[in-house]
Amino acid sequence: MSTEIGKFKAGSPMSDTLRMDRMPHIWCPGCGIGSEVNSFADAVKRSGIDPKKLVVVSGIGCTGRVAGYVNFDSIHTTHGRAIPVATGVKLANPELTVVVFSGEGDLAGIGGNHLIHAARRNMDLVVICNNNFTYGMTGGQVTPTTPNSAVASTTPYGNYEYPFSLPFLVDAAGATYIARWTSMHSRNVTQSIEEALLRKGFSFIEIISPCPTLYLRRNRLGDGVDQLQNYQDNSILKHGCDTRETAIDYQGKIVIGKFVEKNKPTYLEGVDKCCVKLVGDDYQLYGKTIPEREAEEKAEKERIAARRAAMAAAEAQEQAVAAKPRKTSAPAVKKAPAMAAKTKFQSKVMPAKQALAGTKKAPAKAAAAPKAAKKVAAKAKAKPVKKAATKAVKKASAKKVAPKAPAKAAKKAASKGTVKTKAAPKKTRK
Ligand SMILES: Cc1ncc(C[n+]2csc(CCOP(=O)(O)OP(=O)(O)O)c2C)c(N)n1
Ligand code: SF4
Ligand SMILES: [Mg+2]
Repeated sequence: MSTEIGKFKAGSPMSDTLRMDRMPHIWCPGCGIGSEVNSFADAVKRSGIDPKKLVVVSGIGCTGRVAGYVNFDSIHTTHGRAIPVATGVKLANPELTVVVFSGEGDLAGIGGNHLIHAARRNMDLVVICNNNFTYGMTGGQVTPTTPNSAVASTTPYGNYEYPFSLPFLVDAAGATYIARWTSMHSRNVTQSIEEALLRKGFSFIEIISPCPTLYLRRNRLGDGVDQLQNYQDNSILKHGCDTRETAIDYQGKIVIGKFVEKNKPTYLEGVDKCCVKLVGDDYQLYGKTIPEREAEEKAEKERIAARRAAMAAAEAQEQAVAAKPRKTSAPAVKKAPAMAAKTKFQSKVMPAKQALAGTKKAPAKAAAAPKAAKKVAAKAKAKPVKKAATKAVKKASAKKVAPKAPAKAAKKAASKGTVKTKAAPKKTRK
């Protein structure tokens, strides 16, 4: 590794969440997986959860490689087995937050049965499904989500099967949080993952994503950017949409949003309830009584809330600093004359600008000559001009700063909600 690359890697803002020693990654240019990983890493940071208590599980496929690039405990499992492995991790240590990050072939094809049963049980997992309508890693075969009529290596004359709508599938199976975005909606992806990380139960986030190398090329749909444009043109935001209406036709409309968010006892809560009935108050799961676990959970929630509040305050401070008027405005009034003498451009344009917002009578012509420049300097030094300029700067900065005022920004950053629309489903547990 050359020093330059070393410096780049060390200086990357993602170095604490991604394994920079594994870069460059294997994903093709224009592939949607990279931006999804970025959104995921961002969501983990924003959620305030302890990264040491996070486990990422992936199956096999291009998306399956995610497990190898994240700087958290992770498992790259066999094809289609990400969900059962993740279930095992959660059962072995319920204090962990367990995320499955895999492709639609892995999750809904070979692993389809595991997917529906984990949803049915309301297993405490966050499942992020990169849906690129193809088996990317193995050469672009048809998958359970490939739209009817789309070309794949195994359906060269067009797909004659009908695809799953994954939100509908997991909704019918019992998932308690379901959202769909495209890889163009990075912020929404981040927000949904953040929400899912902070709630209990089975959360499913589908991300429609371009595979330029196989799916787009075979269907002559251009490159990754063309497909992002298609997402931009064809996405319809419908929070709370009935999942029966989320089917995707070939290059057709894509309904996106948060479709489901509801509360239901999780698998582990079911286990607890049953065992308490059998054993009574002495029942302990993994060496802890229910009150002990509840107390720990509460303490962890408080820790997360404190971490989030600290991050929100830091963000608000950053915004306040960014919103401050640049120092150059005021001194510019003083420096204007000196600069005026330097170049033709500066002498003509700069002093006129720098005589500035507040100096109504700024003599632009006079600034061209050194003599006149001196005059401007004198004027600029004169109190009324200075006062007027300061006033103007204040006025201008008040306009700019107002919307990002620290208190407001802090409030905004502290709020947990995602995109708000009328149809947004009720929030449940955080
Ligand atoms: C048991 C088994 N069957 C088949 C394969 C071959 N295989 C590897 S990845 C993959 C498809 C992955 O597709 P998807 O989950 O959609 O991921 P993508 O590459 O599109 O991100 C297949 C069929 C395998 N590794 N193991
Ligand atoms: S083959 Fe497709 S899914 Fe795999 S990395 Fe390339 S673009 Fe992404
Ligand atoms: Mg795929």
